[in-house]
This record gives sequence, structure tokens and C-alpha cells, in this order.
Amino acid sequence: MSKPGDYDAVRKDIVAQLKKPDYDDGSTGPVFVRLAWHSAGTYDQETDTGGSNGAGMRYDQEGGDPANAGLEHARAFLEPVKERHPWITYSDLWTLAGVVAVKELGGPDVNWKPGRTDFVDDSKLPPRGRLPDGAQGADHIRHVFYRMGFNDQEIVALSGAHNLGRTHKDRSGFNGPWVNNPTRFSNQYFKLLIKLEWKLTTLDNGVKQFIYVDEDLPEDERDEPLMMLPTDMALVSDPGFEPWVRKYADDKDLFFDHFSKAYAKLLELGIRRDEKGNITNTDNKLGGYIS
Ligand code: CCH
Repeated sequence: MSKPGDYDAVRKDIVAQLKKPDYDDGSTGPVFVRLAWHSAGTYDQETDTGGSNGAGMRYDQEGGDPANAGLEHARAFLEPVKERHPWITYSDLWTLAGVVAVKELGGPDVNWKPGRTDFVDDSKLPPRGRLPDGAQGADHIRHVFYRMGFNDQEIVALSGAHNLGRTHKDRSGFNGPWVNNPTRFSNQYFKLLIKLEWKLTTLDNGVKQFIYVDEDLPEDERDEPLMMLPTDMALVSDPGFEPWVRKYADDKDLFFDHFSKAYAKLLELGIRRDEKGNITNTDNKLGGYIS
């Protein structure tokens, strides 16, 4: 067991959990990035409910939301880290795992602060259905992300996380990765959104998604088809989102900078701190900043 507050020791053990040759594309990083996002993305600024505080996904009300299907794998991969550092809260561990994964997979540094509590305040529990539905369009994306307090630029920057990982038929019903190298954080997703000719297709489970098949190659030399969700395609068809897709496709540094800021903001939703970084939420019964 490490000394309470030794977050560098936790970071090291998260890194050690990233490489898993038999899991997906060989890394747990993408599903960690998603775990952190879904833990925070339930936030509603109007009612000040949801958010990463409380690690509500441990319980069925939140963990059993169909939008969170598959994230039990991410939580299980992090369990050995929690066992080695029992002093860290789950809400800190899950958000830190997302930040560590982004960096280790080649992305930017993301500012992260500890102090979240695992105390579950029933009055702050988010109802199911607050996370976005990939089958929908621009209005839905705005509804969900404006509720958290994000603007159009931040929405596009955050969506760039789809450079990582893949969709799974047995989780969301969608199928396939967005880019050819889904364990390397880059701006490739934006480039492909603009450059490739995406075709709408219906999978055998009835789910509609866009795919790209390289028809210039003989069938046996083709990679797995790439995919885009209807919500991904909305970023190029919507006049408020599209200019940012182009900017990020052209300028990787700008994307990294904006992603880093927006992801850090996401992970802080619903958390209030004083100037020293100590959490001041009155319902913070267990946490507390350890310096
Ligand atoms: Fe996402 N995402 N996401 N996403 N997501 C999925 C997978 C990942 C939407 C839908 C889906 C963000 C925004 C959105 C990741 C990070 C972020 C899947 C497949 C769906 C569906 C799940 C499965 O089948 O396993 C929608 C809709 C939106 C917004 O409108 C944001 C924001 C982030 C992070 C900043 C990552 C990473 C994955 C890959 C996970 C994996 O297991 O490989």
C-alpha cells in the first residue's frame, strides 16, 4: 500500500493496467477514457445533480444504465489499482484513469485534481438517460452537452476522443473502430470525417451507422471497415460544429490544447473547490484534499 496522497504511485499502477494484449485492440486505455467521461457526463448544471462525485456507477441505478454497458470491464481492470491504494476514492481513480490513458496513448496532459468523494448523496443521483445516444443528431448532442455547460467548440473537441477505441455490438449495438489505429490519440478522426465517403448502412441487429470500406483494395486485403455514429456525422453536417471539425483536422496542436481543457472541465463538473484546491461541496463527507 502506498502513502495516502501518493497519486504518482497510483498513476504508475494505472499505466501498468493499460497493456492487455487479449483485450480489444490491446489496450484498456480507450475504455478508461470512456469510463471517466461517463462518470462525469451525467452532470446537470441547472439542478447541480450527477457528475463524477459519488462514483454512482458502482450501483445499479447508474451502472445499469444501458449507456454504460461495457464499462464494468473498465472498472474491473482498475480494481487491482484500488486494492493497492485503498485510500483513493473510486471517483478519483476513474477520472484519473481517463487522464492517464489519454497521455499514455499519445495525447495531451490533462489537468486533474483529486478530492472527489465516494459518498452517495441520494438527492444528487442522476436519472438514467442523461448520456448521449449515438443514433441521434445535432439537436440531441446540444441538449446533452449544453446541460453540462459546454459550448459548440468544446463539444467538437470532446468528440475527438473517438480517435480512441471502438464500438461493440454487445454493448451499444454499433460495431467497429473510428480510425485505423484506435490506441493512438491523434486528430485522425476529424481528418477522416471530412475526407472519406461515409455510407449509411444497417447492421443485422437493425442498428444504423456509417461505414467506410476501401473499395480500391481487393476484399482479402481490406482492413475492418471504419465507422461513424450518426452523432459523429452530425458534427460535419451542422454549421455550428463543422468549422471546428475542419480546424482540428488541420491543426493537431489546437485540438490537443482544446481537448485537454474540455476534458479537464468535464471531470470537474459539480465539484467546487477553494483557492487551495480543497473541495468545498457541503456533501463531501468522506473526501478531502490530500496534499
Ligand atoms: Fe463516445 N461512444 N460518445 N465519447 N466513446 C462510444 C465509445 C467511446 C458517444 C457514443 C459512443 C464521447 C461522446 C460521445 C469514447 C469517448 C467519448 C460508443 C461505443 C458509443 C455508442 C460503446 C461501445 O459499444 O463499447 C456519443 C453519442 C457521444 C456524444 O454525442 C466523449 C465526449 C468522449 C470522451 C471525451 C471512447 C474513448 C470510446 C471507446 C470506448 C471503447 O471501449 O473502446
